[in-house]
Amino acid sequence: MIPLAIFMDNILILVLVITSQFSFITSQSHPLDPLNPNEISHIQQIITTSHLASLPNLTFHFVDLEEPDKKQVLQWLSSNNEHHTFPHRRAKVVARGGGQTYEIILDLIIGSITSQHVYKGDGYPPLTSTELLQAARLPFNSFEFNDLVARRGLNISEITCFPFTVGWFGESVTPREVKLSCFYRAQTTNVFSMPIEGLTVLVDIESMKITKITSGRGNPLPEAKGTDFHLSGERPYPVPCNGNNNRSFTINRHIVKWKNWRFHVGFNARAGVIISTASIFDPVKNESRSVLYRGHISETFVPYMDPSSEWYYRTFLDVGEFGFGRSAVTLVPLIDCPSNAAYMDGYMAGGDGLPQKVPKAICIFERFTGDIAWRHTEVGIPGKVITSGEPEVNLIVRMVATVGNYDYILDWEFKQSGSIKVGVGLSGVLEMKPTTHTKADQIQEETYGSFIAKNRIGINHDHFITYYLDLDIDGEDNSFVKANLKVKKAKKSPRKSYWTVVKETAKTEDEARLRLGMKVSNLLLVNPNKKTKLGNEVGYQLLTGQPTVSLMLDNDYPQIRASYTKYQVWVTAYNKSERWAAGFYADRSTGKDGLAIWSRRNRSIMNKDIVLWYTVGFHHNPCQEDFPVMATLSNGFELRPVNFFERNPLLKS
Ligand SMILES: *[C@@H]1O[C@H](CO)[C@@H](O)[C@H](O)[C@H]1NC(C)=O
Ligand SMILES: *[C@@H]1O[C@H](CO)[C@@H](O)[C@H](O)[C@H]1NC(C)=O
Ligand SMILES: *[C@@H]1O[C@H](CO)[C@@H](O)[C@H](O)[C@H]1NC(C)=O
Ligand SMILES: *[C@@H]1O[C@H](CO)[C@@H](O)[C@H](O)[C@H]1NC(C)=O
Ligand SMILES: *[C@@H]1O[C@H](CO)[C@@H](O)[C@H](O)[C@H]1NC(C)=O
Ligand SMILES: *[C@@H]1O[C@H](CO)[C@@H](O)[C@H](O)[C@H]1NC(C)=O
Ligand SMILES: [Cu+2]
Repeated sequence: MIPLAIFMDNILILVLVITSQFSFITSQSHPLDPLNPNEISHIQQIITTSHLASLPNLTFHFVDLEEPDKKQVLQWLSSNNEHHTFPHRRAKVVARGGGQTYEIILDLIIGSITSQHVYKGDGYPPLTSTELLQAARLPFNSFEFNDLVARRGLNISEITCFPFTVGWFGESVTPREVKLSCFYRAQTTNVFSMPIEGLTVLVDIESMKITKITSGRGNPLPEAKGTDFHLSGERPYPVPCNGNNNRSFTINRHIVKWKNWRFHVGFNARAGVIISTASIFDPVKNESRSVLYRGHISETFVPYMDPSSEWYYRTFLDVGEFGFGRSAVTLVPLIDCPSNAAYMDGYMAGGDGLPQKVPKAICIFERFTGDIAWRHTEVGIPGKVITSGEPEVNLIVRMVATVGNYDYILDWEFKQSGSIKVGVGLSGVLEMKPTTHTKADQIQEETYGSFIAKNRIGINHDHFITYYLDLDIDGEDNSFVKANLKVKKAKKSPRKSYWTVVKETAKTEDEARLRLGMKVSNLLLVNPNKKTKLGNEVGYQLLTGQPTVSLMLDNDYPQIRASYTKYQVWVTAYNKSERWAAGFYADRSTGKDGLAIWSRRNRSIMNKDIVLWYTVGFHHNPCQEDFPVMATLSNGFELRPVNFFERNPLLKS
């Protein structure tokens, strides 16, 4: 579960001092632009020349734009992007030094720290790549580890250790630690398929020392034969035809314009892709209307269902512990994205505060889906058959986060119909454990997974990917409406029953926390202040994917840390600082912060600026096709206009 990027030496060193606002604000700038490499260097320089520089082991754990107030951003948008309304560029840094966590706000125009305080709560900021890499290397300098490896008859040069976060299991003292599991690379590139069972190394991250090496018996290493996914001498992958290479979209820095859509694409180390200020042109109103102020992945929870000593702690909060942007990989043209794709690089700060670049972190392309956007054949006109329709062409914004063994393919798909479809695809390699069994019918004991390959059990687990969706449907003040389908008895009719819609507006956060599948409801975000000419409230519907909630007991420690996964849908009152569903300090968190806690305030959410949270979930009971590398498994959701437009916006009058 560690980002691949830490093994790449892609550190870009740039030292450029920014002195004036206008040296980097151009007509294509946007107040939500991610920090660029010059700004990241500037931040590093401000901090390393401040009083904080004297802190021992000063490390940068999080460096991001300190988002301007929404009011200021909207003002800038409505002023036609005039310079004088451009909000100040500020940055937020979470750094550690001398064993403490500092939250620092910097003003990039003045070039100084404007506020700073020590965070005293539970949990820790994301681990840095440097820390993970250093921890992974520690065993190789340990005499004890070398000796244990030799006694197992293994070659130390063929071992790779991966640091896993350790979660929280009720301890009152939670040192910053990781546990290393080790794998054998000999004769395969599929490292995760070769787990060395019974060997775990506990590392204290603060002192960067091994605290404990656990060596139990464990099942023997499975054989490497048949594990490879990277075959030498491979022919090029077949390249599907995807329309022509003429792009009908433009990218100006971070602003994307395509057909009737206009939106901003950002990136940070934690969320990865961030879509902001997405609006759609309405030909009837002759104006662009807001849909999504800001949308991104908020957290990912991946608990494994094996309570044994070597597995129980594998309950990852990937976004908060490692970062999806930190785990973003360089996309490979023609495999990850089609030939007509345009690419965007991603920038973030390393543990030393200096900028790091992920080339081609995001791709943007038009997809000629082969589907039908709309159609009709009319045979009711005597002597004529009239057919009309349109092929569906959508715009995709994609990134891939490779978090250790897993690859998350993350798509935002914009449709000319006004829909935004969000897709999550899982691929990559399972976490497995060795078994002595070679046939499924030999297995009597509880395995906590399935028998997926010779001498290997793929362990059961979940993936919960939670999205932060600050929808602003035609303005900021919105309401959440549950349009419940209610079965009624028919009277004075040969029919016995029919269903009808009974709308219920959620008044408080408590009424907007939903476990789907129990009741049939259409979930809508409406703007009660805006109506169509016909008098319907303008809105968007959340079309959910297969509903999945966490099945763990409420008092199970991982569940306490990710308590929001007991419901797929939440709506909260907008608060700029409430973005990370498991709390910002997710590493070793104890469940005292996060979405479930904020929602308990039971704020009023009727005709207010509100945020929708939706969790895409998978209960993954592995199968043989998941080995040696799994075919992409997809789920997602769609946000679809409902009475937002006067009529089908695909028909150009
Ligand atoms: C151990 O592995 C390394 C790297 O693959 C190889 O160069 C070396 O010869 C191996 N040593 C033994 C004793 O097999
Ligand atoms: C600084 O880091 C070193 C090694 O990484 C460690 O031994 C030392 O305890 C740390 N000092 C503080 C004050 O955290
Ligand atoms: C691409 O666009 C150019 C210029 O608009 C046009 O001449 C060409 O035919 C287009 N190519 C295709 C395959 O549509
Ligand atoms: C639509 O609005 C633009 C400016 O916002 C204006 O220039 C144009 O004339 C308008 N078109 C119609 C058909 O009203
Ligand atoms: C915003 O959220 C933070 C974190 O939950 C909280 O401390 C703060 O009081 C909230 N602000 C308002 C105005 O509700
Ligand atoms: C939330 O507020 C509503 C309206 O005031 C109230 O009916 C409901 O009981 C509250 N729920 C909780 C859990 O406090
Ligand atoms: Cu899985």
